[in-house]
Amino acid sequence: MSLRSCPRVLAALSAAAVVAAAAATVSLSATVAAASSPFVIGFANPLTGSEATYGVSDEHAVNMAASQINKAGGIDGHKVKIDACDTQATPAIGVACADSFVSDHVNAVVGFFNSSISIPASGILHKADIPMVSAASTNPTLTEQGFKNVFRVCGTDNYQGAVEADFAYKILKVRRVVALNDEETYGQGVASFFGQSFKKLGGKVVEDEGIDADATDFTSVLTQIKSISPSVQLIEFGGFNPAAGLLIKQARGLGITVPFISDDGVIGPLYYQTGGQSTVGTYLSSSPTPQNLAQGKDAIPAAKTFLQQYVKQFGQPTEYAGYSYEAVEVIANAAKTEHSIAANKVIAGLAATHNYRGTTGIVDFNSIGNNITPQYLIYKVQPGGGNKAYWNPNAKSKS
Ligand code: ABU
Repeated sequence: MSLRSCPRVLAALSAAAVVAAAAATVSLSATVAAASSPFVIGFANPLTGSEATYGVSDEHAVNMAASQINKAGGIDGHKVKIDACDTQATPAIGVACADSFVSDHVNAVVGFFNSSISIPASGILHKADIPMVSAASTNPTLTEQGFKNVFRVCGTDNYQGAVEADFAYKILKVRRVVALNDEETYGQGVASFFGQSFKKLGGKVVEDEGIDADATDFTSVLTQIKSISPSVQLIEFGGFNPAAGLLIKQARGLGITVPFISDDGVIGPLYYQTGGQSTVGTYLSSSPTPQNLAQGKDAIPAAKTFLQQYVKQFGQPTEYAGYSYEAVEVIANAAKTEHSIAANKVIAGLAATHNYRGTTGIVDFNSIGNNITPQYLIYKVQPGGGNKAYWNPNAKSKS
């Protein structure tokens, strides 16, 4: 007797088929529901205020990365969704962004921009076990707190300060400098690392002073510098704009002609907008800009693609847009590698990120979450405000 011709067997098979089909439906629904839940990335940058030039450019980059990941199928089916928060470059507001990410149960965070926010915010995300990748916070303390969830794709200010000091001492051949800072976490750090490295080289920091980042008149400190200026051969400033632009404009206005060097919180359109012609010929240290990474014989293919796509949609990116794009990419890569969006798995995937080739070169996280590969260049401001890569410490010559 064939199975087809036995009514009892057929009935039993039908019942089993119904149960199996129902089970399959439940399982499929569960899978679809799980796969369709978004992978939410909190993004916290200054989106308004004087540092918004960076924040908005970085926001375009993270949105671009999310959109491209989604077009390619998401993270194992989970669409990436960006949950943006405007820190206004203000620590209390940035910390509130971190709290909101915890309440929103985000899967990961790209941020924060300012070291003064990243450091306290990282403690909040650490307690909540949320992976965090900063694209721009360069103060070393961020990754020295022992938090396993914290990473950065950018460089660190101990290295940035040393590059500035090397340039001042070895290339400009100055021996006596003034180091100013804006009394904020990042600016103080860079100026201090610059001073330490400059002294190690044999130079002298004749004055080391904090200025009010919100002030608009720096006549007092500049007059003081002018009074000792025959022996001062360079002014270094750790901080942001508009302070840097105003500082150099007022220095030149007072007849202070010595070279001026500042840092990656300053490079960008606002420096020339506030400092004008006085900024031309000044020096800025920075991680390689997206434009630099995409040009020349050593151009990075992914950087070229990133720049073309970004320019087409948004115009020219600022310095950390490529790193912001990269931060989303490494988070997605970590989840895909671990085949899981669970926080502990994403953190494990990030910790295991080595030799990842992306838009900024190679991402290679060390045991504390620093990227060991980014480099710093010295840029020289050009007439009209453009920045030209001027010295590469690794090449040991003008680039
Ligand atoms: N590194 C550029 C400025 C951002 C910060 O570290 O505060």
